[in-house]
Amino acid sequence: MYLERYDKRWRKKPFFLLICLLLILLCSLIWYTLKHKRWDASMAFLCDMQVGRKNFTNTNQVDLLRDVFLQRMQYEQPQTMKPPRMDVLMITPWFAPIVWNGTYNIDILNAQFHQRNAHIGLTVFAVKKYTMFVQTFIDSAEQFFMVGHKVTYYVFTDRVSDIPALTLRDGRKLVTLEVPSYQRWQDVSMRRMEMIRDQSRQKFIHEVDYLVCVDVDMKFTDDVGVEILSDVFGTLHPGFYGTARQHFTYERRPESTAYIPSDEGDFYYAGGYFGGTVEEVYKLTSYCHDAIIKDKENHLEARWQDESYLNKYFVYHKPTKILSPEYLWDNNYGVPGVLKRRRFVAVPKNHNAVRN
Ligand code: UD2
Repeated sequence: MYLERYDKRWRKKPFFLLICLLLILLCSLIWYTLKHKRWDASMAFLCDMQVGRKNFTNTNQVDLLRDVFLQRMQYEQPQTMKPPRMDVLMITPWFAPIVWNGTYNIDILNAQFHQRNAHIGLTVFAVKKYTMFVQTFIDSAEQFFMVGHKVTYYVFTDRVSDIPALTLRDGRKLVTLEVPSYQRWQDVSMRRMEMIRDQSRQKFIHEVDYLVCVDVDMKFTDDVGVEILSDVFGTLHPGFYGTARQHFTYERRPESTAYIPSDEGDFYYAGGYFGGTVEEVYKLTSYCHDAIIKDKENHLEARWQDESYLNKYFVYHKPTKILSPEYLWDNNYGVPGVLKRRRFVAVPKNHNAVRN
């Protein structure tokens, strides 16, 4: 009797083993499917960022790739053996273009950026008396800045009621962002990094593709278009574009986070004009703000405030495009022959009067 039962149990054993194997197989299948889905979703998010939509989706990543193509265009053929400019450097040793008049075809670039439906944010700070520059700044931007493209002006100010109501072209709007005002002008200038960083994370990433961050005491006097856009760009300072690196006014105290040794550095970049994709501007401003705070804790402030920290960033995070001084000029420097256009020029001001 006992032997008979024992025999029966043994006969059932292969059946149990088979069930167990099937269960293991089923579990592995479920695990694999879930893991694959998670990966797919995160890739879809990354692709979404590239095509300008910012929602999580479950779409396969390749379905999100959008073909950017040009219509038939007629223009002068580029000449391999005949560079468009012989008098200036047009490309850096790390293959970033330097944007000078005559080196690009704006029709090709406009067509590409229109296809991508690019939306550009222009950030500017008008704190305390600097609100007096807003009207001229916006009026001139309406005439010359990214004409034909979607633009949002972000005006950071402590005096919201001082910002004039302006009529803007179609596809353009102005957003006022209220910010605290710091007593020292140096802090007003430097804290821009922190505020751009914060708004990049909270707001800009959902609203625009590129950011252009400039000073407000300026005026557009000629076209500034999509030729300036790239992942991350800086601008050659009008006072130093022909200067040897030892003479750049970088921060030279080794104790400062902005320190750059005299045998390093490519160019001297202006604090008042940088930009790129929202993601890259977030990284740049985040780095600069952290460096500013670290110095502050050690009772240090770099020689040219935010400009010094920006220059430090660009030594080790090379910009993917560089704007020539056409994009940031001060008429106090005269008008050298190399400068075919002056696109954005400083409005003369009495520093003491506006800062105090
Ligand atoms: C240079 C840089 C600037 C910054 C500064 C640091 C250029 C053209 N400018 O400008 O970007 O790096 O050096 O020392 O490269 N602001 C206010 N309210 C104030 C003070 C400043 O809103 O009370 C804002 C405003 O947007 C202004 C900017 O900060 O345009 C820079 O200040 P600035 O123009 O007085 O500094 P400046 O001319 O020395």
